[in-house]
This record gives sequence, structure tokens and C-alpha cells, in this order.
Amino acid sequence: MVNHRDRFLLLRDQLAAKGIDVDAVKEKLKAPLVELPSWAVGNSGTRYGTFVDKGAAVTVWDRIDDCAEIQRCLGVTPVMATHVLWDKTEDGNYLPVKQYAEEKGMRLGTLHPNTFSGQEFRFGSICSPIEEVRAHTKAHFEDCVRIARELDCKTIGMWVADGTNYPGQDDLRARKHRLYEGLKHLYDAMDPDMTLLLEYKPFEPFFYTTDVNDWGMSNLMCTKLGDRAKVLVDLGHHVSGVNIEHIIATLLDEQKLGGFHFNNRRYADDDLILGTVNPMEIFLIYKEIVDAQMAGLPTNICYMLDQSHNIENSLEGIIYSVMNIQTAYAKALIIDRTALAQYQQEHDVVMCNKVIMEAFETDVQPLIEQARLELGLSSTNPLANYRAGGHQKHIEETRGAGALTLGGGC
Ligand code: PSV
Ligand code: MN
Repeated sequence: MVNHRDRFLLLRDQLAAKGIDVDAVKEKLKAPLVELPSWAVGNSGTRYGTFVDKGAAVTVWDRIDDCAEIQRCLGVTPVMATHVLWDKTEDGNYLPVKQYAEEKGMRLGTLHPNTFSGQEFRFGSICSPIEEVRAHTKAHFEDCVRIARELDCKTIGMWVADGTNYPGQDDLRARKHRLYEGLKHLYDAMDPDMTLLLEYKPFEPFFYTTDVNDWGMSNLMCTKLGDRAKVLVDLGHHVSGVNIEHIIATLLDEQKLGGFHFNNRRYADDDLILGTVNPMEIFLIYKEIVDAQMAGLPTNICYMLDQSHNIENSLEGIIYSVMNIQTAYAKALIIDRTALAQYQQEHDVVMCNKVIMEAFETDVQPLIEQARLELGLSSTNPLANYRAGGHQKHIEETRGAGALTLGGGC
């Protein structure tokens, strides 16, 4: 049987023959990869109901403990993204959360304002026709910036959940003006070293119009706001058939790609485990990012997961997602770009595609496993590591049946 080291050396030789520096690729795979979503480790469900997981996180402390355990197994996820209404102490404080995260070897990453869970948001938040609601939302934005400052978070991830349900319900152009005014309030309140990421979504919770419905609208707003406003791409927020990697290439070229919410979709915002339904999509997205980086374009991208684990164990779903990102990223890094450039010049479309597929079909696990060994992980198999580690048993015994429901199929 060929052992791990031999498999790695074999792959290294194969790739070296194509001029690919495997050690450089391996270093990239050892760097922090993606922020963990605090809201994904608790119970979550669809609008029809929630299946309760024994031991699921209930408090913010549980969520940090779970993310720290995920980091123990993966070594490339030391940051937890937060949702401002959910990730605070019972008496409404944030600093103890930051301190506890640090004790557990974690940092707090992107802060997400919340302008969707409140009775006042019936007709929207910053786009609402009701002036008091808009003022209330702006005050929330100011709070968010203050909290971000306190937590030393440099990125604010804004999803504007506004829209209308019926033709004639509101003046669409007036809503666009309110949108800009509200976002500008947030942008102007931010410190010069903070970045605003603006997420788009085609529908839900409103269905006739959505105020930030696609990357074009997000990009329009960000461009008007300034350099520190960038587009946040949630993979689930696209209608079927949309070519996301093309959007990514465009945003990279415009230097307007700010970040990702990774997940996998089948129909819409299904929030499935990344890389399960369409692993090719995440590989092709990374191909565009690596291409841009190799071309010397500045890329300062904030990667996050945004998933909802309804039937699987949440922690395993998250660990598996990160493993799938590592696989996609590694494959994107080992594309034979010299051969590809040559075939493109010759307009040999078949061979162009073949080069892409050869990378996609390469077994990059020996490379990823080597990176895990060098990171000092106790196992090269993060899922097996989690199952053997005792955390699941511990949380089932100490937490009971977690009842928290965050969002409803968000
Ligand atoms: C909305 O569907 C969304 O993608 C936004 O990013 C929210 O912050 C998140 O889900 C959690 O509700
Ligand atoms: Mn999202």
C-alpha cells in the first residue's frame, strides 16, 4: 500500500512536470480560509419547522465552543462571523464575547447588522415608506459600527431584506433613493479602515420586488458609496442557471468583489452543504480568483460560510463544507495555466476545457493532507477527527436538546 508521504511526493512530481510549485500551493492551503457563521451551529429549520439536534448550540458561548472545535479539526478556520442581535451576552454586551472567543483561540470576524427580525420591518427597513422605521434602522447602523469598533471587527456584512409583495405597493424609484440614503448613513458612520459588504438576494422575504435584488444593484450602490463598499456574493442568492463565476470575474476586474457567503443551492436559497450539489461551481469560482491574483489584481476578499443545517449534524456539515472548499481551492491552484494560455491562443476550445477538467479531476487530497500535517492537526481527516474527538458526546450530555431557531430557512 502506498503511504501518505509517497502519494504526496508522487503528486508533487506530477505537478512539478507542469511547472506548478506544489510547496507554494501547500502554503496557500495552510492559511486561514473561511469565517465560520455563528448562526449555523445552532438548530435552524425551514419555515415549516425545525428538527432539534441533541446538543445544538443555544448560547453565544456554545457557538464559540463549537467554532473552536471546528477549528481544532481543520486548522484554517480561526474566525467566527457574527450576527449582531444573536451574538451578545444575555444582558446585551459584546466585549465578553470577544474575550471568550480569544480564550478559545478564535477571533470575531464580519459583523452582520439585523434589519429583518422585528415587527417594525413589516414594510422594510431603510427602504420602508415609514420615516420612523428608517430613522430606527439608521440608529441600529450606528450601534453596529460602535459594536464593530468595540470588537475590533473591520467588516460589516449588510443584507437589506427589503422589498415589496405587490405591484403598486410602493414607489420603486423612491425606494431606491431611500436605499442609498440608508446605506450612505451606515457607510459614513464607519471608520476609514472598515469595509461595507452589501449582499444581494433575488427574492425572500419579499417576492414582487427586492430592493437589492442582484449584483448589479449591489455594485451600483457600492460604486456610489465609495471604495470601502463592495459586493457580497451569497451563492444561494441566484436563480437557476446564473453563471456565478462570470459575475465573480466581472467584480474582480472592477475591484468590487468584497466577500462571499458560501453554500450550495439547488433551487434558491437552500443553504445546503457547500460542494455537495455542484462542486464544479466552487472550483470555477476559485479559478477566477486565482487567475485574478496571478494577474496581479488586488483581491481583498472576505470568505464566509452561510449555511443552514436542517437534517445533518451542523458541525459535521460545516467541517465537510470547509473540506470541500479546500478541495476546490487546491484544484484551482493546480490548473496548468501555461498550457491553457497556449490552447487559448490557438483557439483550441476542446483542449482548453480539457486542461480545466484535468485539474478538476486530479486527486488533490495528498496535498491537502500534507498541509494538515504541517499545520499540526491530530488527524488528516477532519470529519473522522470530529467524530473521534468527544465534543459531540460532551455537548449532548451538557446542553440537552438545543431549542434555538435562528432564521427560518434564511
Ligand atoms: C439571508 O438569506 C442571508 O443569506 C443573510 O446573509 C443573512 O444574514 C443570513 O442569511 C442569515 O439569516
Ligand atoms: Mn447570506
